[in-house]
Amino acid sequence: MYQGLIHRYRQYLPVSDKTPIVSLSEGNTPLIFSPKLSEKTGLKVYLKYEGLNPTGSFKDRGMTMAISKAAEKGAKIVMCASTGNTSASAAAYAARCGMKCCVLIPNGNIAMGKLAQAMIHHAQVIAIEGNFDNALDLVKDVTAKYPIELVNSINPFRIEGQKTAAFEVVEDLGDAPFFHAIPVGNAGNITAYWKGYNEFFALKKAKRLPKMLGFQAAGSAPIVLDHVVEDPHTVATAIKIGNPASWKSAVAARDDSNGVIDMVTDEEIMMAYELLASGDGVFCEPASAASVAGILKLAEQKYFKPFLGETVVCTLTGHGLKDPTNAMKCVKEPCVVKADIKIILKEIGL
Ligand code: AN7
Repeated sequence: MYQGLIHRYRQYLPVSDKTPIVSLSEGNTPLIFSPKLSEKTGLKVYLKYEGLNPTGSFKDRGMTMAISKAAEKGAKIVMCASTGNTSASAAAYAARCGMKCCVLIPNGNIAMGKLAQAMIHHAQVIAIEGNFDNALDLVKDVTAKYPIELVNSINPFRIEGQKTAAFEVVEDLGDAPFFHAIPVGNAGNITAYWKGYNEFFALKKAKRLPKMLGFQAAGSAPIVLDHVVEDPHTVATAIKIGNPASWKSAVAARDDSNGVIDMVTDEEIMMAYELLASGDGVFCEPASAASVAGILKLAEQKYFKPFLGETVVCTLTGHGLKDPTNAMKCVKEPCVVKADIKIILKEIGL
């Protein structure tokens, strides 16, 4: 029986017999081939569908580690700042082991599904009049002064858990992909994948390292612009971050892998989001679609021309159901008719 990623990858993770494992059987997510995106880009495109983790995002990989290590230390309270998914995940894992969870969110700027998750798991949710970056500063302050565990991705155990997604990709493909495309917010995940790929390369489980392709939203692209963005904006609220915590390690992943960190507009993000749902049957949240929007942009610019036929894995970081509000903005309301077979047949065009 699959028992979660700490169980599966124990030998590569900083856990011991003394670590109480707090798990919801996270990880082991599918790698889905996309014939349509492959045709569009000239690459072999695979989608790492992280929306199928227990709370609907990749954050669960880091959270099983962060909460297990907090429990090992005897922590009673955990805290995070969040654009939504971290809070949902922290709340679930804290509930599972009876810890108190306190989250700071930017008021009015998180998707409804994520807020519902944090609340139903009984986290204490405090919405601040400010953005994510302000919330993270406050959390750093509080956790430095009080015996509360910080479970944002500056907690190194988060990165350790998240690196296992790269292990899974290598095991599924039999090697690292040629490219790995990923949305970038706080830049913890790109850091984690790069670490994971390097560890499996050093162990000779992978014969090569991928080029990392990170994508920020154009209104929140501090790494691309090379300066802090004071007032970030984007429809992809998950990555609405102006001062990424793992900035330096994201730049290192880009440079060491000969990769790229670029930005995509909200329009490009929403196009990719709809294309994934309507063309591939894969529903992710807007921020997740930044990885696919990014490879479509690079394909348009002929960046892949020397690499046609190579493999790219796009991480889809969160499930589409997290953000029903954005989905409904893209579609027409269903038509309402009488419960009459004639009218139904006419509607269908039969
Ligand atoms: C769906 O939940 O930062 O570059 O507070 O939810 O590792 O930050 C979320 C980030 C991409 C960016 N896609 O990952 C939070 C939070 C989704 C996300 C990212 C996030 P990082």
